[in-house]
Amino acid sequence: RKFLAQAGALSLGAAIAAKPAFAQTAEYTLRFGSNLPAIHPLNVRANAAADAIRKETNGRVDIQVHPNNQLGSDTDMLSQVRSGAIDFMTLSGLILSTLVPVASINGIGFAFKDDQQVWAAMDGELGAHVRGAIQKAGLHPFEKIWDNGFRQITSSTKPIATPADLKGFKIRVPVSPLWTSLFKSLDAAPASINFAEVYSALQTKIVEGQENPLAIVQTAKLYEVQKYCSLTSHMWDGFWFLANGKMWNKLPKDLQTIVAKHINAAGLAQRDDVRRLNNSVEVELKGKGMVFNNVDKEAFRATLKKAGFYSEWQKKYGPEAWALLEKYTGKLG
Ligand code: X2X
Repeated sequence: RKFLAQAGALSLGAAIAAKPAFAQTAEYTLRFGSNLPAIHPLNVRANAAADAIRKETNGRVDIQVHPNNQLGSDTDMLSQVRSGAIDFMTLSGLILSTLVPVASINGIGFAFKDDQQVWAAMDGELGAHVRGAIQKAGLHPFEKIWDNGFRQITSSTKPIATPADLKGFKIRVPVSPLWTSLFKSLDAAPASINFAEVYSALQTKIVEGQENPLAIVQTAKLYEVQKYCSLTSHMWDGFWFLANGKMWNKLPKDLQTIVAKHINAAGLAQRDDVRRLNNSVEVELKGKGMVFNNVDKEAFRATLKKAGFYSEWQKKYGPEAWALLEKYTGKLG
């Protein structure tokens, strides 16, 4: 009875939320998609931004939030946001690099030391350089990149303690040349798989492991199909909040200003949420049975260097972009 009353209250709440006080029907009904579960801070904050935008535009702009690959995998959504079939998506810069090569640069192995270095670079000249390239590809990137975090390796078979443990290790990586290159340089056996398929690929043991920030291990319940977590922090990954360029340019200036203001503010709030989650969730994951270990990052970095990883990517990005990265990280490789 109590449960039903609560469920009733919830659906009443939802009905009220769906029929806002302003009578105006939306002039712009726009769709946003992401690959993450609805409970991840990225979607919680995207929903809050959509609410604030509906309110401040008096209902003229209605952004509908579709989490959890409802609109397709990252690869599908990227082609949809390019064609205008959807209006917005969040996408890892590394995956976006299949279209905009320099967008993977923040994922160079062991480049950033901490969050402070990351935000200085991404809110500074490195981020501006990448956004310029994204714009040239016909997409509008909002100014503040959203956080995914430093990535850690999980496994169902064994902990990864040293670079030698990665030899032949079957690991899922997102669809991106940099990810494949990084794990090949570490002598692992990477398989490119969209996030939409990761849980089932781990469950059916198509791959032994994967790598993601702890907030994702938690919210996507990867702990159900993974036993070990090795704290490698091997790269930092973030989500560009992207709009279809034509749609964005057609939006009246006053509406552009309101939308950008709320999306960028939500991005900053999301960074705080994600940092807190990534830093606090280890205890909870241990409670679910995961076994954690630390690694000597220098040993992994040395293996990458020996494999020619840094010199290869320095050449690919070219001197200008590489100098912008090293401006924030210090000399690499
Ligand atoms: O696909 C992943 O692993 C994820 C969710 O971290 C990204 O979007 C890059």
